[in-house]
Amino acid sequence: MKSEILRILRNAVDYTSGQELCNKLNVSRTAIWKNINILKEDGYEIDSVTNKGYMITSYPDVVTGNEIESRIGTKIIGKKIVYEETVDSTNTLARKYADKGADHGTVFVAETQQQGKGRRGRKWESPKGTGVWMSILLKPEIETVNASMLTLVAALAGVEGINECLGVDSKIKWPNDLVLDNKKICGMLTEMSTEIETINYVIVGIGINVNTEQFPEEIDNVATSLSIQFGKKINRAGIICSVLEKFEYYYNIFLETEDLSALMDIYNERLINIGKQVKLIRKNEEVIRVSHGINKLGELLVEDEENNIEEIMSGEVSVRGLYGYV
Ligand code: BTX
Repeated sequence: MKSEILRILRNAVDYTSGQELCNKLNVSRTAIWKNINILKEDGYEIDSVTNKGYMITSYPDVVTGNEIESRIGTKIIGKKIVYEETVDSTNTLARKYADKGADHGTVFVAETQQQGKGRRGRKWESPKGTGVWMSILLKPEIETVNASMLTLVAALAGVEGINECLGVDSKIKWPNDLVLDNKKICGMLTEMSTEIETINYVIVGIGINVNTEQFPEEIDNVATSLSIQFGKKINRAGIICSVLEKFEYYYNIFLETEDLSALMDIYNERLINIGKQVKLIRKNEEVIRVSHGINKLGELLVEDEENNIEEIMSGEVSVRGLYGYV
């Protein structure tokens, strides 16, 4: 009920009377009053005036289910939020819920991850209250081989969601890092549970550095946050909603063809290093190629000196700029 009260008060231009809330939610005045008090404890500043009602005057920077559910504009993705203050990893939490039958579209959010996961066993720094650490649970009815493209759908949603929300120009570093000012603001980790030919579920984990002020020394030269770039604190729930809304939109487009044919142009427009030389790092070799962006399967097309084009699958190689991470 708290998210419904929040939604009504958030969208109201004036005070909303207690009676109106009772009527809309079909509950007693006492129930409204109790929930208003809990919201105040959560950090919402709510002005209450006799004969006029309630009005929110200030919102805290929280990423709770109430906050997100009360403002999200999606149909399915993120309509149900599982929020925990501290987790080892939101991907792991999502997996636990998925194994117990949680619904498609449920999103798992935490204030901090004690063992945030990067790709290939790497670690993802997830300090408390500073970032978006979330995982989307999906149960797509698609061919197993096509599921890896979801990670590129998420990258597109991330870049579009962040850029639209803040008016910045962040870019994608193939396949799914997001960068701003040549440093990483966001990483994604997609994990799957499959059975022979079918997908049980896919978990898309998204980590966005929103208000991080300082990074550990070892990643300081490659990592940045939106607030460092933007010069002010940013509301995390706004970023979450914007990214999830974009995700739902692009996900539905992806499902129509089960490939990226309708999304690759916009993805390539956001791709950093397109048309430029990049360094490909395979197991024992480093080669320089020109990047031409992705094809409809999400593979990166690269050209060598003899004008041969090669398609690279994600996971096969790492791509770097000539002089560093980007
Ligand atoms: P990745 O393997 O591409 O990146 C991990 C590498 O990035 C680390 O080895 C380190 O060098 C650097 N790094 C670590 N933390 C950060 C950070 N906060 N910002 C920038 N660079 C960093 C990317 O893996 C995938 C990350 C996914 C994170 C999300 S958060 C929600 C979900 N739950 C979970 O455990 N992981 C995902």
